[in-house]
Amino acid sequence: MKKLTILFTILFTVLLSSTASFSQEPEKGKAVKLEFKVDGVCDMCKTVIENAAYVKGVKMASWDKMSGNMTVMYRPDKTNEDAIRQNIAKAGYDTDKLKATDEDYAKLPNCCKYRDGLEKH
Ligand SMILES: [Cu+2]
Repeated sequence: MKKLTILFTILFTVLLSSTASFSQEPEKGKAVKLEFKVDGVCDMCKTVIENAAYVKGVKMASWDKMSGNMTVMYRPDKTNEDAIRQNIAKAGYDTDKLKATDEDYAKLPNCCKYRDGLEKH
C-alpha cells in the first residue's frame, strides 16, 4: 500500500510539473508588436500604408506621417514580418528592409512621391 502511495505521489508531481511548463509557453493566438520605418509623405500615404499592413493575422496597424514609424500588432501563428513588409512595398512604399520596385513606386499619385524629396504635408 505504501508503494502505491509513492507511485501516486510521483504521478501527481509529474502531472503538476507538466501543467506548469505548459502554461509557460507563449499563449496561442497572442499578438506581438512589430515596429519599423516606412517612407511616405501625406495622409493619403497613411491610409494606403496602413491598409497594406493589414494582411491576414494583423490586429492593428498604425503609421506616423512625421516620423515614418510603423507599429503593427500581429499574430505570429498567422503571418510574419516579411509578409507585412512585402505587402507595403507592393503598395509602392519603401520599408526599412524591403524597398518598393520602381514599377510599384511609379503607380503612386504625384503628391505621394516620397523619393523626390517632397515636404511632408
Ligand atoms: Cu501621400
